Amino acid sequence: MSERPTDVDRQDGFGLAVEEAEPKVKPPPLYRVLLLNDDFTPMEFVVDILESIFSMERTRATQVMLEVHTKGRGICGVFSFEIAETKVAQVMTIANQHQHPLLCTMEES
Ligand code: TYC
Repeated sequence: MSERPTDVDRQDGFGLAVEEAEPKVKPPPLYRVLLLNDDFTPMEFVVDILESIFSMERTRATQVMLEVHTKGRGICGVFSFEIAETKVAQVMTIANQHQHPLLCTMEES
């Protein structure tokens, strides 16, 4: 006798309970961009960099510059990999153009 197939008998994919898969994507890592201290780069130049490349107000830029000056390093901001990489390259290009030994680097945050 031919009965109507139950959901478990069906081979056509209809009527199956489908469990949501756990999302496999992690949020992308973020990177801190850091300035390192040296004895030669003028303070004013560092403040200008923090204003122009990291969009800081002059007061904040001065605080961060002094933090780098006194502690050896300081955080300019936290960004996606590509933005952090671009900002590091921009700082290094301007510093080299002015022949200042300023160093800028990035690390995963
Ligand atoms: N130490 C430098 C000076 O006395 C100033 C300075 C600050 C340099 C921050 C680099 O990332 C830096 N002129």
